[in-house]
Amino acid sequence: MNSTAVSLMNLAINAATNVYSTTPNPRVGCVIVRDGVIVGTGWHQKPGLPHAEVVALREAGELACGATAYVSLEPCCHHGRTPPCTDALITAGVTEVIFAMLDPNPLVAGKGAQALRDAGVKVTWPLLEDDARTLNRGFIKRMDEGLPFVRCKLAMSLDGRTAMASGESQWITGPAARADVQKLRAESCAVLTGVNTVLSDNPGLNVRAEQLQGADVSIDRANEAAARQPLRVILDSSLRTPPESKILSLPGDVLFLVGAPHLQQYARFQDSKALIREVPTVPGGRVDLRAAMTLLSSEFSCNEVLLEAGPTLGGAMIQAGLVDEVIIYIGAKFLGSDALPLLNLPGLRHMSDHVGLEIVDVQGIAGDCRITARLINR
Ligand code: AOF
Ligand code: ZN
Repeated sequence: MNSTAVSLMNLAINAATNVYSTTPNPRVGCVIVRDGVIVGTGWHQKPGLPHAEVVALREAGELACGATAYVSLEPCCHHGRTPPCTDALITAGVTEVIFAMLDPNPLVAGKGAQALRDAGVKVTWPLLEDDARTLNRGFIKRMDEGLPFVRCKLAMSLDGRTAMASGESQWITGPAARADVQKLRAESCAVLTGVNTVLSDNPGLNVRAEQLQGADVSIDRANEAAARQPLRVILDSSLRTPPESKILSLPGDVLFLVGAPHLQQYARFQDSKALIREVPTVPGGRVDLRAAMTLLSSEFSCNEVLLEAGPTLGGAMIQAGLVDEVIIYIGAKFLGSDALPLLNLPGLRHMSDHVGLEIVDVQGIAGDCRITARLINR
């Protein structure tokens, strides 16, 4: 593939990057080129609205005839909320389609490429597949494994502490790092926490457009993200959350995952908008974390989940092998040895028991630091 094709695919991928409203659909971008000139660019904005290819074709108009389409995902060939993109490309007279990766959705998965080929369209892939996969790692994981891609957000001091012994934790990092967290929420289908965090911090766990703009997000994208709001999920095995908690007073859906059955408690939430689902429990009565993640994937179509919890739930999710990536914000302070640890990871005795990570990014954020690391050896 020549360098022009690579740059055009890059443009298609960039067109879909930082779009916060596509869930549960993947982020997809498309660039249409005729005689070396870009005649149409499009990205998928949200479910029910046209797919990237259709948006780009509309811009290209008649110039799409004889053109090449660069798409970050294999064009779909099924009737979902919208008609097949393969039909739209064929009808418009596009003669070549280059896409970055196959669509892992079993309704498409190679059939889109075949439909185009059957109609005489030249089809080529992969191109920049790794970048395209990163853009939709949550969608891919849900399709392939029936589980969401989980990122665990943590904030700690330079000596690895997350709160004083009293529980006081505001604030370890400064406003710029906290605005950055807004981006993680905006990208996520769901934000997950535990009842103990709700009881101790009374958090909102919502997306705030103004704060998001502080993280260099345009006003339109910030408003789009705040209008969607991630599903906020509370693991609360015996439903101890007070109905007057802040999380329930803010716009957006709230889901309680409870251990079965706590029917007598449900009445307290009759007048609230809370959704309640029972999940199998493990010995001791805690919600089975894998069952909870499976439910978020199957029933709520969550591609990407952001875990914002305390050391116990964070540690348990990691030890259950359910966390794909950690994002650790570090504030330049020591909180001392009485303060609470980053994670509770009991039972590690030997160096060989360690939880292995690969650091993929380190960024300074206004005097604080952000480390992104992937879990390995899982
Ligand atoms: C594309 N281009 O821009 C996107 C695609 O319900 P629908 O009609 O929106 O279809 C959703 C499915 O279509 C989704 O699961 C994925 O397989 C594919 N997404 N395909 O050709 C796009 N967003
Ligand atoms: Zn489509």
